[in-house]
Amino acid sequence: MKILLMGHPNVGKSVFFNRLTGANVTESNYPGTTVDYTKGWMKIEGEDIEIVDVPGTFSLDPKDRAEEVAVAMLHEGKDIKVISVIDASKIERGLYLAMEIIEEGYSLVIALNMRDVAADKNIEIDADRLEQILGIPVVSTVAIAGEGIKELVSRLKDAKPVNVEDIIANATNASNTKSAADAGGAA
Ligand SMILES: Nc1nc2c(ncn2[C@@H]2O[C@H](COP(=O)(O)OP(=O)(O)OP(=O)(O)O)[C@@H](O)[C@H]2O)c(=O)[nH]1
Ligand SMILES: [Mg+2]
Repeated sequence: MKILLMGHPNVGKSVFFNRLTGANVTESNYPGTTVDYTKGWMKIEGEDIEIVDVPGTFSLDPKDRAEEVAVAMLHEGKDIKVISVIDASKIERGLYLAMEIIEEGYSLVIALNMRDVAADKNIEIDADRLEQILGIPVVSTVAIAGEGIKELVSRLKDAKPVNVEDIIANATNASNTKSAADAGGAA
């Protein structure tokens, strides 16, 4: 198994990478390109797992060479799991990319990173509710402080492919329940 750290530029992917990997890290050009990337190894329950610090990308519809490499890495094989790193203070944008990855059938967990930055902006995200709607693990993190990283790793085993239709149904139910509650009705 291989783990890809994916997300927009500047969301904390490399901080996760450095905290997850040991000394055995290599930097190289992606074959046929001048795009640099770093890979390393981590041990989960005794198994050595390759982990890749994927270049930042806004979507799976690449706009430059670095984004092309990010998409190529994702498409290299199906025996991969994705840690989708999202800036919790800009969650909609990050979720767009996560949804694209889900739509392609990959297994992922979401790291809602920069919870401290979001909190400073009075943004609070209900990670449990988001997890219920998406059907995949969602963990709040502050990568620079190491917060949530252990939990994130422990939830990797729960990463699984999900159907976008199921997510839409869950979201619709969630918002119906919420409207009923807001209107004072019993849901
Ligand atoms: N406040 C705060 N800062 C963070 C957190 N995680 C990462 N950072 C900081 O955010 C900046 C970007 O982090 P990186 O790990 O370099 O981001 P990246 O996703 O690898 O960025 P690219 O490689 O450019 O795509 C750095 O200055 C980090 O120290 C966090 O949870 N909270
Ligand atoms: Mg980086």
